[in-house]
Amino acid sequence: RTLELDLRRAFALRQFEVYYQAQMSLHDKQVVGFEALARWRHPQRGMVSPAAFIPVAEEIGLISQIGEWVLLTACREAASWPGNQRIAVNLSPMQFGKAGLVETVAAALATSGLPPERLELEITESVLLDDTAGTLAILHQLRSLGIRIAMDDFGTGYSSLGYLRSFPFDKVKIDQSFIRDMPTDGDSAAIVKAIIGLGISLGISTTAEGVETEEQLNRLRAEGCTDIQGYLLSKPVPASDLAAIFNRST
Ligand code: G
Ligand code: G
Ligand code: MN
Ligand code: NA
Repeated sequence: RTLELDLRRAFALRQFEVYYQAQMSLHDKQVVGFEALARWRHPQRGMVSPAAFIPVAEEIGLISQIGEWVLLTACREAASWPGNQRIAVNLSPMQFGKAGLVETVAAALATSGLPPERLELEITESVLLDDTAGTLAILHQLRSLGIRIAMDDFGTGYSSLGYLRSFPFDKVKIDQSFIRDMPTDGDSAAIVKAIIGLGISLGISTTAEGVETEEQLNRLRAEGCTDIQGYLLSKPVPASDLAAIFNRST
């Protein structure tokens, strides 16, 4: 397939970019972090969504290379910010299957000079699916570096609450489908409320994804959600647009 061939060459041609989406604390309205989101600027196809190219990269064994590049790029970028905002980076389940993940993360911290407590890695439940003591051991080793671990897209997939017991996550990200439906669908609203309550009881912070309206924000704040991310605050932007967001929040 031609997308596959193009993807193999994309590195050499410097076609990847990292965009950053702000996350705001509902406690004090400060921008407390950013999620790094990979982008592929294809010369003919234009911006190719990660939803399209990440699965292909996984299939052809290129995901670790792309993931390592995003990680190092995002750590370097964050190390240059005027504040101590956190940087969240997505990890593909396949990156856990490859030897050297812990060393790669340690090297990204060392090379960039980013303090470990400013790095957060987002993993999905599927990482824990074929649990293996091996996966948990890697998560514990990552934690030992001093970084934070977030569970992404919570509420979708298998959503076993047992996962929250098998590893001490620092954060749960509530999937945007629940936030989107919250104003019109009682079941979604109940699920959001339950996840936030669970976070409060377990001492895990909660980030609501895909927040687009003040109504959603007010409701999430009232229920005790820790942080929000979504178009209401900002779309994902290139590094060159971050200054405007820093200025807005100070
Ligand atoms: O930014 P956007 O909504 O188009 O991202 C689509 C999906 O791609 C999201 O689910 C996001 O988690 C995933 N994604 C974005 N960047 C990366 C990345 O660097 N690595 C991995 N593994 N997934 C990513
Ligand atoms: O990592 P994750 O799978 O959660 O990726 C987040 C994705 O959601 C990104 O691709 C981002 O572009 C998208 N996104 C972020 N904020 C919003 C929002 O407020 N509304 C919608 N519809 N999509 C969003
Ligand atoms: Mn994510
Ligand atoms: Na998510």
